[in-house]
Amino acid sequence: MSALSTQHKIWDPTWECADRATTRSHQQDRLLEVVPYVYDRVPYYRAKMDDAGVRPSDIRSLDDLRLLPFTTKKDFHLTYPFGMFAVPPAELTRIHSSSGTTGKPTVVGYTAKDLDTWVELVTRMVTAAGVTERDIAQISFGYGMFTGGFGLHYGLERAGATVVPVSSGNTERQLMFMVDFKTTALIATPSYAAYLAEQVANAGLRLGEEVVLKWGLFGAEPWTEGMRQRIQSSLGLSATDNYGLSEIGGPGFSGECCIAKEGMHISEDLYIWEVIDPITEEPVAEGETGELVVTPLWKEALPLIRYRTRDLTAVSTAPCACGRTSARMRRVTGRTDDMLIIRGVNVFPSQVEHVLMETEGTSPHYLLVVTREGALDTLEVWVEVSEKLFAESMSKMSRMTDLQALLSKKIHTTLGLSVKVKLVEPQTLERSQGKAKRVLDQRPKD
Ligand code: DLL
Repeated sequence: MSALSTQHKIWDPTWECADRATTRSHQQDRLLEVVPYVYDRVPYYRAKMDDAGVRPSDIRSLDDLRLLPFTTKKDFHLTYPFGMFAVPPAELTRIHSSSGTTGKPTVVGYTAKDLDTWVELVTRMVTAAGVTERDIAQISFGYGMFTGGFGLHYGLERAGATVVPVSSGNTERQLMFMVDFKTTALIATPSYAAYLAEQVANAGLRLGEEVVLKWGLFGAEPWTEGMRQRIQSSLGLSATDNYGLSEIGGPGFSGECCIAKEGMHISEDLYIWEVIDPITEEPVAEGETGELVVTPLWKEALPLIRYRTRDLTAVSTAPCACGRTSARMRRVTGRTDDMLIIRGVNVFPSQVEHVLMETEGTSPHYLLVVTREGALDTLEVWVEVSEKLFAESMSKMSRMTDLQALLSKKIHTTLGLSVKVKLVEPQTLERSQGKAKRVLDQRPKD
């Protein structure tokens, strides 16, 4: 163990630092319980397994997992609201749902025991991110059906932090509490953190004096390393990424440690992960990028088998400098269904963000606008310039033109696609209070 890791608390060393053989054997034991549980209790799953010609008795080891059919969001839609549940609604302690931009949302439920396990997962995650009982943690995730607010709330409480459940929105009040309560940990989406950072600067608040943040726990949407650097320096904190989705329990599936910040540690005693090629559905080699597929091993109310997250990542089982032995997933670059196809080229908003954030003169506020001109799709990247550049460009317009040309060139090199870059004035693009909307697709739906 490094000197650093000895000062760093690990919430549950038994599992977070277990040797991999122990973890795998535990996963196998749990899987052999989960499969018959699902088959016996969820008629929808039984039918799915019968259709696939698999019986619970066929599953004898971890390797047999791949015999089981995948679960997708479509299964939730077909069984809305409670058809995937293994317990009657009266036995649930809480219901949440995913945002769902179109149609009915995805409904998820927890028994009392599920909630306890979920809290444990989040407690591990916030502890890895650096939070201790000495911290004052301001939760700027929305409370409500979204799993972010309540999920982080109880985990932070269990970790011993003082929780400020301010929820999302009302940025002035957020700043007031942050200063008056001497908040040390900020919990938010990275896009909202970037917005708060901008407001801290506008209000002239001094870092280290009025704003004494130490930790930023950011997740729920894709963001880049460049965005992390920007937020860290503008809020004076150490930022970590954390990931989860409602269907598999919410936040707590994985989170970075503040020591290495090299991938998000997965709680493997409670989840089996797979990474597959989304087209062939075959596993990819370790370390290669593919779609994350998750089988939770702890859920009484909503057990799932091989849930296809649609999120693209890569997983490594190499040990981490922090002392944890758990597998780590790379930051999620995007969802398979968020990928834009422009004139045959695949584009993820995060690729554009990467270029914007490594280029001086831009702000972290941008939007990808897709239109169709005749038969051709066109991508415009709108980005706000920094206040500094805007002020300077009043006297020297060429700086703007240079930046525009530079960005167009860099994005072209990255994507292999020519795009129009539109520089807009500071404070003109819509700010998000929760998950940022990075794409405005104006193409006709055919
Ligand atoms: O966003 C759960 C969560 C809350 C995670 C708070 C972390 C913190 P959903 O609303 O169901 O759940 O959305 C899940 O958000 O499939 C990803 O596409 C995306 N997502 C979540 N975390 C990350 C992340 C919560 N760290 C969907 N990086 C997922 C990139 C993320 N994308």
